[in-house]
Amino acid sequence: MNGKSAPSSRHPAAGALSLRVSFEGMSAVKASAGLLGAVWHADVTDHTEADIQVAMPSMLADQAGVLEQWRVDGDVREGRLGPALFRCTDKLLFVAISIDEPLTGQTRDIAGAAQQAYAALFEVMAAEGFAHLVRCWNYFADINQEQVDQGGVLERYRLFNIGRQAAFEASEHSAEVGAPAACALGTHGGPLTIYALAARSEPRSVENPRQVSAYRYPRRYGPKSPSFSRGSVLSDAAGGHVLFISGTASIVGHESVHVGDVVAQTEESLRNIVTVVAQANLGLGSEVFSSHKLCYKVFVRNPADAPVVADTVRRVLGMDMGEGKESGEATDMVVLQADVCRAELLVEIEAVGFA
Ligand code: 3EB
Repeated sequence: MNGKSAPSSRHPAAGALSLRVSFEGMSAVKASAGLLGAVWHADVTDHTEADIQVAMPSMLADQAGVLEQWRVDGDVREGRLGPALFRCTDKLLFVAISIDEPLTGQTRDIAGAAQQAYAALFEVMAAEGFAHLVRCWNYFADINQEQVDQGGVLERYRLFNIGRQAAFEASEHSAEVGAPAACALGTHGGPLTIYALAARSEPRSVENPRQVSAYRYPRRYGPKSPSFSRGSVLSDAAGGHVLFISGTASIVGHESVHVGDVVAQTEESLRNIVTVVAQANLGLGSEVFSSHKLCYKVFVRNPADAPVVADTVRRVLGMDMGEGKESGEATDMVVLQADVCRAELLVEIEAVGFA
């Protein structure tokens, strides 16, 4: 969404537990009423109101950055626990954590930081009585850089997976079936930054039959598997639903496909998203969600690819540009520059839907 439109009007129906999100190109946090979390993405992380900042520039014209705001109706209580900032209602919890990587000599320890961050997240959940992790966002610098660790050389994303999985295994939360929806992207710098949504009620996790579950990836993708589900659906007693689709890339089975072809990678990512939407609907027993009516957060590795990726998303999804809008102003998509967690992947797309 861009700053000129009123994003909330695009999603008048909030989802489960009145949850909704907006993405704006301008930086002012509108009102604190009902604010669960505010996340600022920009190349310069100098925001004073956001709960958490991510060094990731917006690729849409005229935007200083992207402010992602999660909102609910009703009362929100704010607190801190260790490195975590949190806000919660009686049913939903937002947690934001930034942790500098511990240093061993000159070497940064992303595995250690991941383990600490997830331990802190699980501690807030336990303290506030939220049993279920629904969605996690993971952002850290130099995600594709190789590092010497314990005698071997591992990509930092793979080291991150070791620490994340260790924290899951030290907790009672599943790192496999029932794991939260998630994404993991590389920033331009700064601390490990994670934020998450948790609930008192259990979400339904969704897998993609076109892809091997990430928690079952073969060892060639790293000694420990990534701990996430392809999607999750949170529902409430009033019949509201929210669908979280994890970061989705051009992976079929467990292999990256269309190496070097950013348009084909975008199309394959969207085929995967359409499949996850269908699986979510299958689980719900009706066509609750449509890929045409989701909010998309698109990450491109190379800034120069942003226009063609955005055009491909609009072409495939037939996005409604809205009255008087020019192409480039589609309101249901933001495009950010980030590194994707396999060196050959040029694009990753995540989405959220409310019904
Ligand atoms: C993939 O499908 C691409 O480690 O939390 C997507 C979503 C990806 C989440 C994560 C990684 C994660 O394997 C990468």
